Amino acid sequence: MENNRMVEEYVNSFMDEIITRNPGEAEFHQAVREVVESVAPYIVKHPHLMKMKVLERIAEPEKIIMFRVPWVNDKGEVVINKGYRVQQNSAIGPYKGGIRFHASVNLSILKFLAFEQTFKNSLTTLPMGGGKGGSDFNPKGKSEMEVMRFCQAFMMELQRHIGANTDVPAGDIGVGGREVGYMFGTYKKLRNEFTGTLTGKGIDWGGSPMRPEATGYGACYFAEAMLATRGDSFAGKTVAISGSGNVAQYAAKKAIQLGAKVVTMSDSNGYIYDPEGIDMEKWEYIYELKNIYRGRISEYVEHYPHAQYVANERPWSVKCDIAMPCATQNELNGEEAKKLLANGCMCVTEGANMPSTPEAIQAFQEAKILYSPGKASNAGGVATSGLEMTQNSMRLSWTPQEVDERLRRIMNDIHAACIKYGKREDGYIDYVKGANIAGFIKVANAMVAQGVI
Ligand code: NDP
Ligand code: 2IT
Repeated sequence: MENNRMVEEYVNSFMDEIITRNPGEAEFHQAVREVVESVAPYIVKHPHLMKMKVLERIAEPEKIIMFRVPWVNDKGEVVINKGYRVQQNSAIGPYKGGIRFHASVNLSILKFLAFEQTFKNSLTTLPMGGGKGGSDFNPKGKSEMEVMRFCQAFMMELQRHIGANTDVPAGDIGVGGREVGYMFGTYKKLRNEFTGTLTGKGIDWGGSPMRPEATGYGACYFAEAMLATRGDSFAGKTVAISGSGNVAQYAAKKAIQLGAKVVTMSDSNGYIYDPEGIDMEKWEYIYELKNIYRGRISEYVEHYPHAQYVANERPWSVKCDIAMPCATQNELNGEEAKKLLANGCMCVTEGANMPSTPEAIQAFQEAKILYSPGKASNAGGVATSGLEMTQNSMRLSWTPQEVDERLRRIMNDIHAACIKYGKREDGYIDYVKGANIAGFIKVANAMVAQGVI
């Protein structure tokens, strides 16, 4: 009882302090609360961690860089965007994390992502600290040349703050191979060196095989491991996926390969429901539509008229066995979680970062279905970025098979770490607790060893 009271007091005073010191940053508060609630019992049992204020320090970014990104659009007008890099934690390696270009980007969103990244990167078993960056630049409707000029303007400032041994950015929402290419080109020119400072590069110039596939494939490997704890698999399962970007595309591809029927994909305007399932031919169509023509998911039903397009809705009312939210934060709320459960959903694997609201997570865990938080199940992306860094350092490249095997091993290791710290007495695996504690311990020990800095 005494212990429970101490844990509750620790969580409450921790969150009071976070909210006072970071006013108005709702997403950041949400991400921190989830971690503090998980690791507080561990911290209370290890008073030196409390005394050294380890979690308090992890929740304060080591450095935040904010800068102006002025550029010229196709009409010859000057446009000004905001640029950011949040360098959250470097206890176990150089800052590492993606760059997001989306109109909604603000400091709260990037701080939540950098905070999550710190734990995720620790879970991968690779030596990477946590960071995240981005801009409120909206890539929608921009020409190829506008995107290039923006990336160049963004990197003109960011290049001062990053480096292969300092901070290694990659992609995230709105940033894929194309944008990484333009940023890498600018970095190389300004710094006069060819290094592995960005990951997600093209395969012929330092990129790792399988990096585009890694997040979505990794999420499916993680789900496979979860399903195996119940003697189950993807075969014959109906899967609902949100998003139609990088993560969603490859989650769908791997789920199809593993014998599942993928029935939905979406974007911020609505979702498509294909009751027959998206097969590989339809997947190729979506891949081209999104990556080459940069079209909208609604166009799917023009090509495949038997499918339905539901505007302004998310796919969570569709009956499925497995749900994979792969679009963005807070895209699956408590009501939607209840709908999924009522329809018999038995597994939710997050491909996106923090897609489920706290109410949704609570509903999944109370129903004792398989539920994995993004920081565990989407870690395959950054893990493969770590493998890209290794290949760049060694100046060689592995085969796709080698990288895929390592990715699978890493996802299984993360799954095992979640069981180690998250298995309850009744046998239910709390993947949230498991991932948070496992991710925390390594960073915390490194911070204690390195002193108060
Ligand atoms: P993309 O930009 O490739 O795709 C994003 C997808 O999500 C698009 O379909 C987009 O639709 C949709 N989306 C974005 N914002 C919103 C929103 N506010 N509401 C509804 N839908 C939205 O990004 P990724 O696939 O790379 O990233 C998806 C998620 O996965 C993010 O949470 C990201 O942080 C996370 N992630 C990505 C990794 C990676 O390696 N890329 C690694 C680990 C996590 P629209 O076109 O309408 O904007
Ligand atoms: O959220 C994430 O883990 C990413 N966007 C990938 C980061 C990376 O450095 O590959």
